[in-house]
Amino acid sequence: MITIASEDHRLHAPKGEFSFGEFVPPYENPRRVDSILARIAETRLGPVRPPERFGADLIRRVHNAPLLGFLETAWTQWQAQFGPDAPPALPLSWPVGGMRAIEPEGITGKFAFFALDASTAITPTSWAAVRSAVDVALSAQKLVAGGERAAFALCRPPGHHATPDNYGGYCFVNNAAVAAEAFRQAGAARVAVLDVDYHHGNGTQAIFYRRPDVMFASLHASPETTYPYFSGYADEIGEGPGEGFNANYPLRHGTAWNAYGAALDHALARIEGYGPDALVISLGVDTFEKDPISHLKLRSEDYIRIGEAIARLKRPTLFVMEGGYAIEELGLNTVNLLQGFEAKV
Ligand code: OKP
Ligand code: ZN
Repeated sequence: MITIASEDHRLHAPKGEFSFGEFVPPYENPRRVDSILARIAETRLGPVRPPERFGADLIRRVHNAPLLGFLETAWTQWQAQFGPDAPPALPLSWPVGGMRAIEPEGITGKFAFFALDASTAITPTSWAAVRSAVDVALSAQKLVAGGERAAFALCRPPGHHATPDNYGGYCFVNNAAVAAEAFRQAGAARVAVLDVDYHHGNGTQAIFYRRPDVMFASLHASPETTYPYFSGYADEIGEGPGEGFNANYPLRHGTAWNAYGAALDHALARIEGYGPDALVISLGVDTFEKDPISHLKLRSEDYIRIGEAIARLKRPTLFVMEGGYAIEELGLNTVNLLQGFEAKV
């Protein structure tokens, strides 16, 4: 399998994130990509190529102009207020409940307006890294649209929490959603996105919630206990023309392969019934038993089975990297899934 990866992901490397009351080194950091690339080389999964550059058209189909304008200029405005040694750019309040959700003029208010959380710092060069991740996703999508059975987009930063109007959860632009749009534009009538990251892909769900042409299915830790908390329940089935094309499988903390595999089979059967022309996998391996921020109990060999199960759908398949924070085993788990897939092709 061909991997697309960019060195420019290194341009997004904030000093820290807020995590349960502390400012800690970021879980989502450049070493994640190093771990995956090392395992790709070790296993000879296939060639690793740099991305092509793409314009912003598809990004604009997924995200609204105010968010994109903010992301591009946030650091400059933050620095204008806080000076050349400005601290990491993060919000500390939010427009909850029935407050006035009007985009403020001042930069600190804009952070409160656009961010989902205080875990997702913006640095001077973050936007360049975010754009490179989109290029990675679109370059890999182009391979699959051009006839490759599958490709791996080694995106960083991840994307599945980014909604039309908000960024957060380490995500800025929704790489998987942009790729799904690209498949539609390339002539796929129906696209399915299957999200196996530990966290609910609230952004991808929101983007396609009212649309029948892109189905979204997600396995994740239940919002009752787990970030992003306000999205991911099983009764979220889509709305209007999108009703019936959204499927959530919330799982309890402690879930291991048996229950996970059963939910996966169910999700895959739903996707099979939908009959997609292309499949996008939001590939997170933070379901791993040793993940430092997660509470599912998958083991390294279970990722092989996930890959095998996905391959049985026999669809053109694009893998888009999302989360996974157990750096030591991150490469092993990710490549296990891709190899499991390849073994069944
Ligand atoms: C991104 B992805 C620990 C709390 C977690 C955000 C989690 C984002 C996960 N700092 N807060 O879905 O893997
Ligand atoms: Zn995650």
